[in-house]
Amino acid sequence: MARVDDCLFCKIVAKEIPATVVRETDTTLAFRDINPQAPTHVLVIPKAHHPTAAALADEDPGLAADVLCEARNVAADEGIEDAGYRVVFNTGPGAGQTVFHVHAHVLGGRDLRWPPG
Ligand code: DGP
Repeated sequence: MARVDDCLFCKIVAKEIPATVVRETDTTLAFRDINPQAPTHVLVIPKAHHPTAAALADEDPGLAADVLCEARNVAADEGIEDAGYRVVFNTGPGAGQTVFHVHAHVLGGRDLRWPPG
């Protein structure tokens, strides 16, 4: 599995850095964001390293589908499906991406405004 040694999220996958894991599959990991922006704020990542959502879509579309399906499963587990929730891939520094191991933010449990800031 592709790993980058100085990547924070690769270290979480390897259990070298602790995280509150809520779901795990063979290909994905979902864990609570360290700085939650909503009552539910979970990050879903592929275990394999891909820097951005765009790179993941290019390099492994099947794995991109796994991440999206797990985002849906997190929402179901968290009980936020009926009220509505948001799945966000910040892509690139200009959009606020700070960790360059692709991750879906699953946000819910409060009213979410549009457009986002
Ligand atoms: P982004 O800005 O889209 O790249 O989101 C990165 C998110 O990662 C941000 O919401 C905070 C979260 N985060 C950063 N470091 C850690 C960590 O060590 N543990 C956990 N659980 N989340 C982290």
